Amino acid sequence: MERRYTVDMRIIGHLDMDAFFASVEERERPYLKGQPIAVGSDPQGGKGRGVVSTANYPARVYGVRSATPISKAWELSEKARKEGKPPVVFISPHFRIYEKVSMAVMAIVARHLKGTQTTLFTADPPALEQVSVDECYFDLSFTGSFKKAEAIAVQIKKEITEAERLSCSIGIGPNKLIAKIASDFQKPDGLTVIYPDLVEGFLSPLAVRKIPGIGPKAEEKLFRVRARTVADGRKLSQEKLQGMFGKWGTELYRKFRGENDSVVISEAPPAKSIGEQETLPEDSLNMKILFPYLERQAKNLVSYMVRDGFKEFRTIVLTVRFSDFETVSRSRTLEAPTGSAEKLRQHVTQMFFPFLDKRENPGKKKIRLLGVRVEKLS
Ligand code: TTP
Ligand code: MG
Repeated sequence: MERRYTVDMRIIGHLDMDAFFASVEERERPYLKGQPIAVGSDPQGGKGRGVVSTANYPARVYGVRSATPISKAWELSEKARKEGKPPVVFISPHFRIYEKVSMAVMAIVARHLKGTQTTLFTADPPALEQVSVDECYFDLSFTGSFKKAEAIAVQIKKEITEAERLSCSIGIGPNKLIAKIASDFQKPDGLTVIYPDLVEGFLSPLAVRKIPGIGPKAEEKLFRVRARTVADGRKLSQEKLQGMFGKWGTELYRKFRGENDSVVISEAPPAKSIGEQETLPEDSLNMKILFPYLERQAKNLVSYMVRDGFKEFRTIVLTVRFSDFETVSRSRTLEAPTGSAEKLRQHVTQMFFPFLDKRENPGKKKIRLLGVRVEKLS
């Protein structure tokens, strides 16, 4: 039976590609079909540094996933191999291809939104908001019914499978929060539709961690007051949550109830930035070793910027990760934009000096990773 809802009801979709980088690599190499794959830095026979960007589902069974240190991933792969299971195939990322696939996927979604307006009041095409390389929200309110919205999602999934030979998961709900949680609910290749009157029941048994924004720290705090599921979380008063989390507590109070009124924004200007970071072959505090990395990154960034059609930047961000994984970023916004690689090099060097002495590095910790990013591109 088709349920009826009010005219101002919203229907929001959220799409997220499954094991994105790894699925693309698998597609490009049909002989790897079904094999465990990890995309990330070079494991160098277990001595490699850096992390896994993503792993496909067979590799996740071994415990290999996004952000797993590559050396750990290698260990898990070796363990599997000794047990007679297929070892993980490690592949370096190919960002250009992911970017191209991403654009093709977004175009498929957009096609289902364009020209489908049913009333005089919606002059613009319904909104599509890309939030990361493999993820977007889209507004399906124009369909007027969850049934019709679901049919569109089925069609989008079918077209992505046919055109790109990749699978995705889609969630549909009365707002962005529910759509996002729903798309994750039956991954991979899932389609989950949460009608407004099912929101409460859908959320109740979920672990609090399933609420976007709740990370390991917030989860830990909630565990301490015995809130493991969303239903538990709902028992906490707004005052209590504010006491625990400050202003964000109010938002959390609403999230536990499935409430969220943020809108889907088309062409949200992506925070345009270009960056590069490298894990060093060995931790170091020797400026003779460290400076060449920064200089090379500065030079690379300016050439990437030009390649992407930008002339100038105004903000520089330097990221330093110490051997104990403490990570610090410092940024500097220039009086006027510049496109000079030499200026970038000078600023980065100046910004880096404090990390060599007690200003930013009182413990004289060695450095593990260096990264430079330029922002405010024009
Ligand atoms: P996700 O959508 O978070 O992950 P995924 O698509 O690989 O897997 P899932 O099926 O669970 O959605 O991220 C999209 C891509 O972004 C992912 O394929 C690789 C990249 N990525 C990183 O490089 N580092 C990270 O820590 C994460 C989480 C993602
Ligand atoms: Mg994904």
